[in-house]
Amino acid sequence: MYEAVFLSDIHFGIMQNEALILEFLRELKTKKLILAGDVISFSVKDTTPNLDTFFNIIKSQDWELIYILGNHEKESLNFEKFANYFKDINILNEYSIDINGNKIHIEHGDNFHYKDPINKAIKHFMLKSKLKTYKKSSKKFKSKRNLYYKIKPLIKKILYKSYINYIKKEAIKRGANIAICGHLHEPEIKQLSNVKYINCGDWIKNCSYVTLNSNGVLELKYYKQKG
Ligand SMILES: [Mn+2]
Repeated sequence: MYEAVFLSDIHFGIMQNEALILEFLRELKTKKLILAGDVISFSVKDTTPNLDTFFNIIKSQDWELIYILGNHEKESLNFEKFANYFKDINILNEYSIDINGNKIHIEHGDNFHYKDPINKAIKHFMLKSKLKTYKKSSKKFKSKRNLYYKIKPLIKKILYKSYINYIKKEAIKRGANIAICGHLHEPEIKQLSNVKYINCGDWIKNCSYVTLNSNGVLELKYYKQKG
């Protein structure tokens, strides 16, 4: 039995492997289940297969369920339409756990887009230069388009560094030495000076999750289908 299990970016509604997440959750033994955002894609429909089964499982198991909102839920999900599903669910923007002298800060990570100055500057530059606008258009803008593709990897790199730095700072602000987030869809666990950074990954490509045991040990794991 785990102390807690963390999942993010399941993206119900656009994921292909609903059966897999259902199988995983049915077998899971944990005291707390922490869903760290973008669990439901904004494009979800009430006809999305297995959506009711998914909510039934997360609500009916013995664990304490914590549902942290991601950008997909916050910005675009029609909560009225899905009110029945979210009934009796503890919905939060962030959460924290104290264990064995460690403090874990958990958030989805999308506030980065509103709060981080480097992210804002890059966005501003992309808009001003119109590089992104021309990426798919005609020959006339070929040079802009080529430039866009040339600088894209560099921008990605800068944004990644900026993102993990943002998460680190948010953890420190709250007196936490461990930060768990999602949003990037890139499962990762690494020590950043005085904060351990853990990204839950996603269930579109990776089927990854993070476990916390009673000794305070955190591990990043990948779920594989049985048989
Ligand atoms: Mn997200």
